Amino acid sequence: MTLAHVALGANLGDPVAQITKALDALAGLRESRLLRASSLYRTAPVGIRGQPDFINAVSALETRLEPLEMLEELFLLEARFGRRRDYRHAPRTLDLDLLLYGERSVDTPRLQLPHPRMHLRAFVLAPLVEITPDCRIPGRGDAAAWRTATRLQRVDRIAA
Ligand code: PH2
Ligand code: MG
Ligand code: MG
Repeated sequence: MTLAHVALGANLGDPVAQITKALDALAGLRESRLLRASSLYRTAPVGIRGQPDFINAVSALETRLEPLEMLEELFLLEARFGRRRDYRHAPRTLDLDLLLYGERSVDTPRLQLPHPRMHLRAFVLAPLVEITPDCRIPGRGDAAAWRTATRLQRVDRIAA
């Protein structure tokens, strides 16, 4: 079994309801067990302008799935939640990103591990450090230190 971390994000429809339901769906992921789910966070959009705030969260799962199998399951879940991929960074009903898969580093067109921008994004780091305070990002170091470095980005914890 490997400890994987998955980020959840939504800013279209009813994001709080979607993230809550998506956490339930992750609890039913095959060959996996949901260990922890973070609070929900309301976050300012990063890298895009003129979009509504996001709701973000992070989950920790123990899994027997290989990273690419897990990615496939996450895409299926996004589709089930009505995700359309109109353009890069289009507002979304659900975005599921595989952040970390144990200590594994992968650099392929289809999958990069750790997620290449996770250490720069408070909307990932705040919920990640909440559920896994001692988390280390391969090649980057201590997630909690990166969280401190991103403290000027707006992230508000809204619910357990
Ligand atoms: N996702 C992005 C780009 N920007 N900003 C916030 N606050 N939350 C996100 O989930 C997010 C983003 C690309 O997936
Ligand atoms: Mg994303
Ligand atoms: Mg994504």
